[in-house]
Amino acid sequence: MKLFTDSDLDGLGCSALAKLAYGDKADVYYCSPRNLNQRVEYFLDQPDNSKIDMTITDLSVNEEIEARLEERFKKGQFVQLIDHHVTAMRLNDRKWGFVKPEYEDGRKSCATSLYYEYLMEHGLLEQTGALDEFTDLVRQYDTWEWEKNENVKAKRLNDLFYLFERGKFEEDILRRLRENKDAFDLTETETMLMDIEENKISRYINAKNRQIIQTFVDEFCVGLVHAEQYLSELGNALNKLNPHLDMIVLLNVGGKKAGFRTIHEDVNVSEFASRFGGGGHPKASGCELTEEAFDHFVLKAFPLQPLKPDPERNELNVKNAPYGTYYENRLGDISFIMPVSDQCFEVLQNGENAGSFSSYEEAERHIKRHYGSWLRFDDACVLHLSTALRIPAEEVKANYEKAVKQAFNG
Ligand SMILES: [Mn+2]
Repeated sequence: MKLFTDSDLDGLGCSALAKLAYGDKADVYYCSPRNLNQRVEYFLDQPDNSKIDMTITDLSVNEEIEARLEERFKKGQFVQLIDHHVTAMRLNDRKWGFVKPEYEDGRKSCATSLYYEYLMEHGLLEQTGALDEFTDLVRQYDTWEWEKNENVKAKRLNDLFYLFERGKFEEDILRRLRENKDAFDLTETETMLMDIEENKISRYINAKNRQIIQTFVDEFCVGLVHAEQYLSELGNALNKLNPHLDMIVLLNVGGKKAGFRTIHEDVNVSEFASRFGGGGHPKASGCELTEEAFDHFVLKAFPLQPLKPDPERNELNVKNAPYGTYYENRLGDISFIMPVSDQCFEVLQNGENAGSFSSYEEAERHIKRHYGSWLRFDDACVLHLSTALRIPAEEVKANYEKAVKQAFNG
């Protein structure tokens, strides 16, 4: 049998299942959405191939190839297509097409999970605990469900897939699925490798978080950062660390590319990218670094200083404190969020009223977007209050809340 499948982990999952079901008779072509039609067409053009069963997983064919597959099917030659992409739904009209994006219980499907069920139903593969586990890891990764479930094992399986050469990785997975039918686990070495890799990425993210340049581009408050690796992890992490920013712009001057990532429902970075001749998805897009884009994102931003992250170890000047919270920026401006009631938070900018907000988060968002400020360090707050009130720093520390109130009313 001949299997045409995608080149990602979901595609590899299908290939592994075919090899378990058909053994040496399984011949796998790894394809991409771009070259699938061409490769299937070539296969169909060889008269000898009419006797070979063909299956396509995780990918769909265009209308021209669809017609040729229908022709093949009508001649009584075996053809089966299994996919989970909504865009392929029309192929359900064909007897040889099976497209199912979602299970009855609401879980999203993937090609590997659908193909596993197909092979079991047709008596070609026996259910095992290891296969249940393996196919579900692939499914959780492919549908991004792992993130909600915090299923790190699924994420690690995908990282390992990209770390190793595909053929060797697949052999290894097959050996494991054959040897241990009860469970599918990562080895000690794999776990150690992933620990090292994850530490490396987390240090990289922290370093990049200290390089973010905040600026407005059109109506959007954006965070600019130069980066050329771990882009999806980085975009996601920096957005979460800086929720006051509308998007993160990932600049790769060497590759002449800019990427746009957001986590906000009301921001469409695909539309934003189109302003610079690019495109993509609502939450992840990109464009070529044209001269205009270079001017906007690189040249104009170069003289600006990066944002400072909020201190993580403050004990006195903390967010949402009942006695109020101080922020500062590179110009030495001091902002203060004063809670007036549960639904009223006033912002004082260098002592002047700068508006009131219905939540602490909104007040902070205003301060961060408009003044480029960060949470002021405990030590700086104590020193400031000690000087203003002419009280020893130790005393301010011991009665911090009282000192803030005193400074405020005095
Ligand atoms: Mn897939």
